Amino acid sequence: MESGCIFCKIIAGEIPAEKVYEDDEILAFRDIQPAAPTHVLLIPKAHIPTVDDLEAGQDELIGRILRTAAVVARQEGLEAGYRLVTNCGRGAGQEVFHLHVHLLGGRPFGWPPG
Ligand code: DGP
Repeated sequence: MESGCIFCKIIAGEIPAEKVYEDDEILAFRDIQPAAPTHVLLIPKAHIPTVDDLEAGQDELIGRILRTAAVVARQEGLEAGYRLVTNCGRGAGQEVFHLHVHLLGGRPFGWPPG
């Protein structure tokens, strides 16, 4: 737990969130500012600030986060497809420095992304 980290506070139950999945290592909850009809954030419970901070020992955790995204997408009925986004660094739009994967679905998506 990193003091001052909003997502660590959500994990600790200090800030409420609408959880859609939880296990020992991973939490998924609805984004407070949804950018699509379904907008879920998947986070590791360990405080890892960005993709740049990942270590080799965390490869399995990241794989599990992606597989969990697929489980949540199924749960949310996103048969038409969905988008997974991870912003890394301020230049890419990262605002919360606790690694997270956005799961977006329920509307069409353009490419390239904005
Ligand atoms: P990013 O820009 O990639 O760092 O995305 C951070 C996302 O986190 C953004 O879409 C809004 C969301 N968010 C920020 N604070 C909270 C919060 O307190 N609760 C929830 N559920 N989502 C939050």
